[in-house]
Amino acid sequence: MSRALIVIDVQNDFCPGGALAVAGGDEIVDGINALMGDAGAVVLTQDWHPAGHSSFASSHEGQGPYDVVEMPYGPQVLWPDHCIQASPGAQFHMGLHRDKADMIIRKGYNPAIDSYSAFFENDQTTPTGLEGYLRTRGFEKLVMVGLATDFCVNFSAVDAAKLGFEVEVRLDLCRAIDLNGSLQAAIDGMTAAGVTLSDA
Ligand code: VGL
Ligand code: ZN
Repeated sequence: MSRALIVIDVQNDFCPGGALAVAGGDEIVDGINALMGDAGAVVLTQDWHPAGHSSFASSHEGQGPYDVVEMPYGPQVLWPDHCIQASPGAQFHMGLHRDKADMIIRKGYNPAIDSYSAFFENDQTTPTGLEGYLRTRGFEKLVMVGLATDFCVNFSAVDAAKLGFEVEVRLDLCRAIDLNGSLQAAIDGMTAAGVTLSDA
């Protein structure tokens, strides 16, 4: 069985000029498009927050972007407002071949819980449904690419590995936020979880 390509959050707000811009976020688009033809399925994820989402610093009196607060489900980094439902920043990068997607899955729509992972919200128990989609279509092997390496790609890859999928992350087709060593921590965590990291 061929592999499913999981494209994480290649959205305007994570690209240069966006609200939570990841350096070089737009550089990966052509390479991702080139992988779509060989994939058994193409899944795009879309960060999709309601205005006033609990992961936004603007929702927390006295806090700023990149501060960390304790949520009922654990520590949560606070972000600039980003990927607000139906806003231009939440749209996929213009160059991404979204018409090739078999499935588009949105996440982060629960006002009270962030969702870095494409499989579970940040409480690590509420499923998004992606596992069921991939399993019912018979996929056991996944290739992951997208934004950001150290947050949504990392959490998605580790969750997928924990669920028993064979996961390869193409680091050359990811870009990182890298907050206080988060990129190295993500690489260590993905490796420990049994994710294969590759550069081409
Ligand atoms: C992401 C921070 C907040 C990501 C999403 O896609 O990595 N990071 N929301
Ligand atoms: Zn987000």
